[in-house]
Amino acid sequence: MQFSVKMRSAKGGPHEKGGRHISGAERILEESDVEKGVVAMLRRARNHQRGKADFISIKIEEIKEDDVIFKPLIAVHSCIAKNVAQGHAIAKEKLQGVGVSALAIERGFGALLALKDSIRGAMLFDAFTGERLDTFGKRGVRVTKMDCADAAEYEEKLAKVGLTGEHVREALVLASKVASAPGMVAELCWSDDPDYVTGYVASAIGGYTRIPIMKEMGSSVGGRIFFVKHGCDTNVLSEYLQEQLVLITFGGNADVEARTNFTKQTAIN
Ligand code: WAQ
Ligand code: MG
Repeated sequence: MQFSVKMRSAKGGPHEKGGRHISGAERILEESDVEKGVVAMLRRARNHQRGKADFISIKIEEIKEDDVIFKPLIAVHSCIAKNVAQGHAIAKEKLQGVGVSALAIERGFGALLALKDSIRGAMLFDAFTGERLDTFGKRGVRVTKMDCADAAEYEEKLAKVGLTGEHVREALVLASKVASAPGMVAELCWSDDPDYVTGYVASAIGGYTRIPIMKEMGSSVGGRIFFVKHGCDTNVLSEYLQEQLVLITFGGNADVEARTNFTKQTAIN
């Protein structure tokens, strides 16, 4: 039997009462792993770089196996950027390359850079007009109910290509689910953990480009923008992101190296 386990934590009270977002997590776990998973989430919320959460919500729901769908792990690419300006330039080029308009890119970056502090979810932007589409304000759209189909296989294969750690696993799983969503064009992300400056641009067509520096070290403002097709049904999309159970597989491709193209790309400026 499997369970969806999700956590959100804040400091200064619950998010909805103005508490500051500390950290969240989402897993799909076998019954025998739930306790361990819950303890790990509790520890994360209480010992986080962003602060010690005083509000922690952990929701555990039994799931029906028939409701789970499988999607492939997104292909991973890397690039070189020596500073934030180069990182942003690469991200913009990647977004433009998969059909996000210059205006939408400008507005998306503008929205992330204007945040005084991180919100707990992602902002939805029209990839053509650059209009913000979600009405969640400070909450944003939270992607949940996803995990690796086989955690041990994932760890082993990704370790072989040097991609270890929770940030990477969580981001790859999330980006793989997001890229598979109906109406999604591309995602832009960087972490809100002060000492983690890596970010990425991801899309179904272009894969996941890891960008080594997307913000200054020490900054605790990060976030995610989902650029969606002009005219797409955002209710269907949000339902998929928030409710559809998705497990990420290697898509029948036994060799992760085939999915992981480490061609180096150098910044353009
Ligand atoms: N759904 C929607 N938005 C989310 C979610 C989620 N489940 N989790 C986080 N966010 C948003 C939220 O605004 C956070 O402030 C922001 O994203 C950053 O979250 O290849 O660690 O968990 O080395 O801090 C990317 C690079 C790391 C990984 C991203 O994000 C790599 C990261 P964080
Ligand atoms: Mg974080």
